[in-house]
Amino acid sequence: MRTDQDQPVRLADYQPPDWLVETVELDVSLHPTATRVRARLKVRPNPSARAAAPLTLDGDGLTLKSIKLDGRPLSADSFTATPDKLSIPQPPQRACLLEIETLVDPTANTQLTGLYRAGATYCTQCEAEGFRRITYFPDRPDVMAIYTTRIEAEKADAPVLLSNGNLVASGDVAGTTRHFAVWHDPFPKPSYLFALVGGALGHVEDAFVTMSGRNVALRIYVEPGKESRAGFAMDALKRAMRWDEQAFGREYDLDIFMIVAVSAFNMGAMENKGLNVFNDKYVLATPDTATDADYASIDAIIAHEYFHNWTGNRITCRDWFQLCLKEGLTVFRDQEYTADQRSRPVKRIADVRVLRAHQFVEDAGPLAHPVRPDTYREINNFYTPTVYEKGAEIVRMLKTLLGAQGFRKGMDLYFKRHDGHAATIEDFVGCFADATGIDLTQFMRWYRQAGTPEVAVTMSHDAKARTCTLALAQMLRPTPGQSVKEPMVIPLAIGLIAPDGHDIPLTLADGRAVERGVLVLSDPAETFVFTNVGTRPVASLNRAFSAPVKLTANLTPDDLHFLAAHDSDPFNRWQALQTLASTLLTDNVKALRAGNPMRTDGGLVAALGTILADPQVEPAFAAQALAVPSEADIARELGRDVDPDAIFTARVALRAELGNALGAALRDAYRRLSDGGTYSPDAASAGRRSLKNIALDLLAASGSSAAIALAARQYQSADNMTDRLAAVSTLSLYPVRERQAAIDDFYRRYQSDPLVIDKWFALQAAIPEPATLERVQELTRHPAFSLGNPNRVRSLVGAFTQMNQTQFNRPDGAGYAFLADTVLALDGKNPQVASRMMTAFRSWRALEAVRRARAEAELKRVAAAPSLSPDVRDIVERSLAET
Ligand code: 0A1
Ligand code: ZN
Repeated sequence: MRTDQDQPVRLADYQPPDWLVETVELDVSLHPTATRVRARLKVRPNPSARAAAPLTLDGDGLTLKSIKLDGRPLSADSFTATPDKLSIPQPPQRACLLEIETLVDPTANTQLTGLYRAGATYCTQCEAEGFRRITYFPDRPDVMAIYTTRIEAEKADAPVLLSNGNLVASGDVAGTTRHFAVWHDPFPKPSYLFALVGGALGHVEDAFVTMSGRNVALRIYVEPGKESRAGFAMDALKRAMRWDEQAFGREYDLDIFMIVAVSAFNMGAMENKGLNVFNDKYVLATPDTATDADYASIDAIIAHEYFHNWTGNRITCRDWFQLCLKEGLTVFRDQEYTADQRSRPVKRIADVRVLRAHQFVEDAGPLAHPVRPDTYREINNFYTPTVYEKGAEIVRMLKTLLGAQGFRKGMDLYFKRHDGHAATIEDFVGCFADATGIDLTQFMRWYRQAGTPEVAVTMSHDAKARTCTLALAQMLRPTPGQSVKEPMVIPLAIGLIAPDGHDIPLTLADGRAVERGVLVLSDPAETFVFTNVGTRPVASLNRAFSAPVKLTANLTPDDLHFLAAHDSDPFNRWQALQTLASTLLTDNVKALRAGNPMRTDGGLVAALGTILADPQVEPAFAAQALAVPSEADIARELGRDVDPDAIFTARVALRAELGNALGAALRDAYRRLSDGGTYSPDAASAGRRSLKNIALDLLAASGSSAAIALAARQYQSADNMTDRLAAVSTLSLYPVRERQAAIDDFYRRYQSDPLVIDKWFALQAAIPEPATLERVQELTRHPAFSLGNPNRVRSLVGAFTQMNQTQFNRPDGAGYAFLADTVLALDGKNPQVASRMMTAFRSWRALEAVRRARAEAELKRVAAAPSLSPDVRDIVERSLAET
């Protein structure tokens, strides 16, 4: 473990590396507990750095076996080596060859970074700073080198040996039971993109012909016997490769592209050059084991990692502060890919739901940070919704501001100018400014300033003057370390809708048209006057969620109903309904807190009924409309004095009302959509299933015993996991006999299938009842539970703390204590997953006083623990810091 964690790293302190590495030759001899790593590094002083600098290499828990410089062993007094650092104070100031031998124990590696074992498979995870757990190295992304990797292992244990690049040699090691493979990657890359895999793996194979006619072999490696589950992932890969050629002109560059699915992985997947390593959850799928949502995630993540080949690998980050350079841009690219593959409006709605649920919440609490942070203690804690999702929103805004053509020009310039280099955000934005001539200086604030901007809009209409005026004002609240904020550049896509439902041409007072319907707000307050507007229109604001802001406007309930029915922008039709529902729910929570009766909203119910009955509306959209704001959404809207029990009660009441009032239409939709055809994961079929299952869920919410019987029947007769899991999830919400029967049956059916058993754990952890905490605690002792498997931890502990608002936030604090205990137990094994679990406390200050005090006490208990990883310490200290 590193020891310099008390010293934060600062962007302002960036210095180019003193030494560069030209080539790396690795020779890795795999062994369960004593893997020998020989590294031959051709190093040379960096001409653009300090003169006569020492040669310092990073390490993390390493044991040095031998070291040579230019072929000669180094004398003991000419270097120092600790587990965390190798230093040669006075190296020759010229190119030289450094040979280092280290020994690592992959079986003892429970952190799952560096070289570790997932089951029996050897694999690596080097982002962000894992390579230094394999060998001493200047482990920073601006040191780009060419790698050749020889791997050796027992043939019987690891018949498959893989690394980055192309295979150049393989064979038996004469006179032994071992064999070897040599891989060469001709593209210079940072150490975090290095990967190596060894094991007994099966694979599926396909091929792709690139736009210039090159043939690329495609392979997906899985546990033997699971090959038939990799077909959808392979199909996704080919679609992603084609899309990147068509949408961005980007072609794949090696002769082979490999994906390896492993059962133990800290994150979703990793974009190692030519050798992506995946959490098997995002590769393996059959209709009987994966839901529609799983298929959609596989599609998106396969694409995301593939797209990194250009945005991340060929052009990488100069330093870890620039993480959003690769992540925000690549998320934007995978969102666009999915939008083109599926329904664009439904995808946008889903993405905005995620953004608000995670990023807005992060931005409103103690863990808020800029998309490009300027300081960090532990980089692993910055793989956040802000860096990823808000980072993607910034790229989307660039496209909105510059138009599709200007955006493409900027991207083309970026690829041309920075290919093969480690770049910065300034480099990236500079390409758009240079390609279009547009000044983006103020726009850069999106990278620097944390927090979600709030935009207030007041519309007025002057019938006599035939003008319509939009007065806009923006505000950005203080966030940790940033008390004073400057105005942002906010691109607001808008429309003015006439009473007949048509968009009015947007003509400004000076006769100019509003380009692409986008108003650009860059001052604290601005007023836009539109001419030739005879009757009062309804304003449709922030269409397609063009800017990641919180918007308020003087829209009446009637206006919102009008938008829900008539807006040509489907996102805002959905938003209007969400705004109505959210207003109702927050009002009712406040009423409950004050001991007053709740109100109902007949207009909202009627609007939802209209959507449900309209055959023109795509089912996936209707499902999004009927999915009322989540408990976490309501908590976020309230912002303070959050009482999860009141939120739960208000939400249950609305769902019951919808189930009752729309009963006939819901039953009708359920029947209509139960088409019984063979399962296909395509977006249209998935949309029909999601509407059918939400209909079932709302019918059950109305208290109908017929709906419970229907759910039990659907559970039994389902021919796919989407319908089966939806049925048991609906049953799980009610204390009915059918519930436990289905939960027990689910275990029996799927006990040999770890990814499905993850769902079984999550399902039970999410039951909103007082008995759940005890059930979760019991499940931690279930033979299938293990703190060693991140998917298991996320499915039980993650589901409980993130999906079960009432029980995690029990007023007696027992939910918080459980999380604290779990984090303390996990931290010694896997600090990355432990610190991620800890972020469930990120909104603790917004809770009502009793819960807030309990959460604070548990946070302080963790903070006081004798030995904490830098990862958990960082999260706990920032969570507790006074703002
Ligand atoms: N770069 C990967 C995410 C990732 C980040 C860190 C990891 O280990 C600490 C692993 C994966 C992506 O964006 O998909
Ligand atoms: Zn990524």
